[in-house]
Amino acid sequence: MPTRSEDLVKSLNSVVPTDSAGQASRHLDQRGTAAIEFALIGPVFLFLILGIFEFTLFMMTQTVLESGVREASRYGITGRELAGGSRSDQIRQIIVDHAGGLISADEIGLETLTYEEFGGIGQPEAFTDENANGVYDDGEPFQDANGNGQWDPDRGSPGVGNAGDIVVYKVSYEWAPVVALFRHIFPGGGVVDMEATVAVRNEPWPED
Ligand SMILES: [Ca+2]
Ligand SMILES: [Ca+2]
Repeated sequence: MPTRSEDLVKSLNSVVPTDSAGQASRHLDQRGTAAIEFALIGPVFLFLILGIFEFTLFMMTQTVLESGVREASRYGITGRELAGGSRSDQIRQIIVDHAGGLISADEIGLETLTYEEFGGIGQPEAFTDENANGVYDDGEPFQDANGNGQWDPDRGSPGVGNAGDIVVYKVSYEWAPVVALFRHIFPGGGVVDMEATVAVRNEPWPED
């Protein structure tokens, strides 16, 4: 006749699965849990990977804009004019070539302004503030530094300048996310205005 303790061992064995069927069911449970975990974490992981990809492209584009505008200005200061296109066309092409296919020529905004001295960069044309209101008003006398017949809040003259001139190269580009998802979730389609600026003095090349 079985004792009470033998009964207890038997009943425990019946609830604790020790056979291969029990192990298989535990494996299935673990796989199910892993599937649920992946379903929860997977999208977050994918979002992170896409974010890193997008951010890397963004930084690369900003870097090639900055190095491209420096490269272009190094060409610009020499006053050289290569065959095929004006100096400003060639300066634009140098920036495009430098971008290595990341940006195309017609998407690049290029503005070049020339000044007589570095201190004049971004400065308004001098004027006599006759009514002492701190701003230029029509009819007040002014020095037409860029010679366009009107007062300007920036005295720079458009162009790549003559020998010895100070030239500011400003390159702009509208960055739009490559990953379509980011164009949908960020306001304004995720477009960011990129800009790179460099100021140089032209070399004293002999004028024609
Ligand atoms: Ca005034
Ligand atoms: Ca002017």
